[in-house]
Amino acid sequence: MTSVSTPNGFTLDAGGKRMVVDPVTRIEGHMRCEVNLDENNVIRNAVSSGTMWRGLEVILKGRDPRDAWAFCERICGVCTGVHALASVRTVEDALGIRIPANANTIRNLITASLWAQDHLVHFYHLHALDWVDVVSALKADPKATSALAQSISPWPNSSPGYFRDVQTRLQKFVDSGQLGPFMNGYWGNPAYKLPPEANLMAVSHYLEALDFQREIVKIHTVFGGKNPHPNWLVGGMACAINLDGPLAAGAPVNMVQLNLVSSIIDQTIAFIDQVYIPDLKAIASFYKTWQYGRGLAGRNVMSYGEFPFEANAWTDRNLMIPRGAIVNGNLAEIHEVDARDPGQIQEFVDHSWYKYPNESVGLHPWSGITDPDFRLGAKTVGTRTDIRQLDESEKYSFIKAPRWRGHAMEVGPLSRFTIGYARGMAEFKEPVDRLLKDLGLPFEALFTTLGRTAARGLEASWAAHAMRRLHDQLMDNLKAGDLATASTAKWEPASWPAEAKGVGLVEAPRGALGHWIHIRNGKIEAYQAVVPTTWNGSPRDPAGNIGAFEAALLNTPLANAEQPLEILRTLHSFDPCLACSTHVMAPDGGELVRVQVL
Ligand code: NFE
Ligand code: MG
Repeated sequence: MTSVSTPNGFTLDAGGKRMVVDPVTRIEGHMRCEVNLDENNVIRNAVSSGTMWRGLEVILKGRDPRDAWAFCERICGVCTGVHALASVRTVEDALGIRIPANANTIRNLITASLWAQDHLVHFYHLHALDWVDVVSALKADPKATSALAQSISPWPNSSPGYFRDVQTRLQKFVDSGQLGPFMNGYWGNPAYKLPPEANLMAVSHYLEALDFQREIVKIHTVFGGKNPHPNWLVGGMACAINLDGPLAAGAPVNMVQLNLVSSIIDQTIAFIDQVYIPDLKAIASFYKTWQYGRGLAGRNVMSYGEFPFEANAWTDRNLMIPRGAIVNGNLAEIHEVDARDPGQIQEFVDHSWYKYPNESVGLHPWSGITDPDFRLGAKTVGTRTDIRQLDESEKYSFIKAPRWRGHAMEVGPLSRFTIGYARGMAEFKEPVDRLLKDLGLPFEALFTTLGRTAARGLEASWAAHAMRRLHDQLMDNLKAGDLATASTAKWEPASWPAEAKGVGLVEAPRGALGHWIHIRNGKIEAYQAVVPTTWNGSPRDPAGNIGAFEAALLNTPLANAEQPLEILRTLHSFDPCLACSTHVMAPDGGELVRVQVL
């Protein structure tokens, strides 16, 4: 086998057996992953590919900038609302539109509630089955399960009878041969380490979380009318508030709704702190020796910052979640991130199915181009529906390759916690230190697949408590007599300059999200989005740097080379969203690649 070194410090060897996982399931959208395994079934080369294209950036051209949020929001129904938020922020930035304090707080509250809900759904419904063997739960003793649950949490649903009922339901699924949501797992794989009781507890909470996550999004329906895709507004929020008024007096939000939001916040804090966090710790305690999946974690990480305390200011001191970039693992130095600077953020397409006039050069999003160019690499054999493997030396993904000062970056909860930790901020440092101490793990263990999963849980708890603070802030301001939620200043295009450019930044559940707009004569001249999964799922760049997914898969051994359980574990720890990352389906909607596990 011949190996090559990448500039960002990884060694790739594309010899040996090639395994194809397509589609990668329990994610949003369509993704393919190929790896080369050495003779010991250790991953030595990884290739991650987004296999859908949607063209949202192209659709926006020529439209009214005030409508852009409603189109952008349809980029994704999972991280619902964040694209709308990025969009209204980019338009407000371009046109100098200021929003009222309540609108800022409501936007923060909607976003924090999405973090809590999205992380909860990720942990239980998209990721838990990489760690939890559902079929093993049938062997559990409900009494011992009850004792385990009661030893780690005061959560009330923990009697032996409760767990026996769940086990009976599960047995019916299995006996009928219809496992429903638990179909097609790698049940029995030796990489599963939980005892049957822990598996039964986790399966029970999977079902409870499925019900509970619905409650959280009611907050979106209060302030935004519906979920997914709540309503937003350039200049504020569209929900008028009248504390004492009846519901139908032109103000859809009154004390009844605000009290509902408050009670959902209490339930969210209780579920995350009494179910999610104890489960996370219990599961992690059985996987402490599985220290794989580092990749770019703790090395090259970035956050744009989020949750402005006060409206209309994106300064360091005004952000609850800090911004910055760390490169080459130097946690002592946090770099300023300026999304306006063409020298900082660029997207490359020399390995992506798009065309640039000169593909050795990256483009800042203000001068970005989205021109699809689907063609398969030379090594690929067969017709469009008979593809054996991707050729990573050619174009191989609909995801572009974004870089920060030339570096591939990891974004998301672990990156945000790393930056908060490196800044010595107690609200990020203390929970990390406590978790590592409870598990008896060193600091470096944070920078793994397990650490990425743990950071998401800690962040869900952070977000739930932030929701409480935000709701209190909103109530204080409303009770002080400020009911404004929107400003109409600069609403009319006649008041706009002929040319304007803006940037809208958001920390979405999966990481750093940016929208860049160019407005000309009241219409959208150009629009670009660079989203969290574009960063994490990035293909190679002209210098040969590999992206976060690819890097994190390297050097991981597979317990069973027929079952890519460990690959799913690590990819899922990022919570990939291909709808977001490509925001751009094959033109004829046809099959792009054949589903196969070789
Ligand atoms: Ni569709 Fe998204 C988030 C955005 S992308 S999920 O979070 O933005 O990775
Ligand atoms: Mg884009």
